[in-house]
Amino acid sequence: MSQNIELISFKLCPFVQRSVITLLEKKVPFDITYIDLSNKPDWFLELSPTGKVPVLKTQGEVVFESAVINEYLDEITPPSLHPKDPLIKAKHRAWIEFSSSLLMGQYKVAFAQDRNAAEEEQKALTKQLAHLEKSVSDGPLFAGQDFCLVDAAVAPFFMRVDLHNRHFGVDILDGFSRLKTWQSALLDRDSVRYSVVDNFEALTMERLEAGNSWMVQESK
Ligand SMILES: N[C@@H](CCC(=O)N[C@@H](CS)C(=O)NCC(=O)O)C(=O)O
Repeated sequence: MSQNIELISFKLCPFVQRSVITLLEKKVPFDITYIDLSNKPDWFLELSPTGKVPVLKTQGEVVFESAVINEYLDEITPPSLHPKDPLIKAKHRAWIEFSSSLLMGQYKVAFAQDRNAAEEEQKALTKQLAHLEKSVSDGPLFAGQDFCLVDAAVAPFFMRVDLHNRHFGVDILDGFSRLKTWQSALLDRDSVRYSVVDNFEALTMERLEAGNSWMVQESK
């Protein structure tokens, strides 16, 4: 069934990536339109109440906010990637919300201008990760064997953790064994691997260079 789904995206946006992962998991065809966030087109500013991506266009309507987009995509393409039990579902939603703050924290660590500033941000992020470590299943995924929307929400964070580790030896998951198991299970999945543009790593490195990240400064 054609759902006529278009995502408005920015090539490096982890929030859009969540929706791409969900669409790939569900095997739903979609179109993706990339914009330059430093030069937002007028048509995008007309569409997007927050001026942020992702924006989903379907049936002449616009939906924004990645967690909401993912719930919508999930509802129109059963079976659901949310648990049925209302309490467990509420907890999953809470972790999805929480994972947005992980992305923010990671951004602050990555774009800190020096090691001291990065370490301060890293401390805060590590505290959050300790909570997540206690809440994840025995693996491989957040809730066990079955992929859920929490996995889609957290995978972009894990992908960036992996990139920072491989390029700069900065591993924020160090010591969190459950999170590590979860990370490798997610990074092995096709829906996650194919959720970014082919030159994602090169573009990310360019952005870190342009932002004069402490990791880049120290690697020279
Ligand atoms: N809460 C939003 C966050 C989206 C977001 O921050 N997107 C960034 C790109 S990764 C953006 O569009 N920033 C543009 C801006 O803030 O002007 C969501 O989950 O969709």
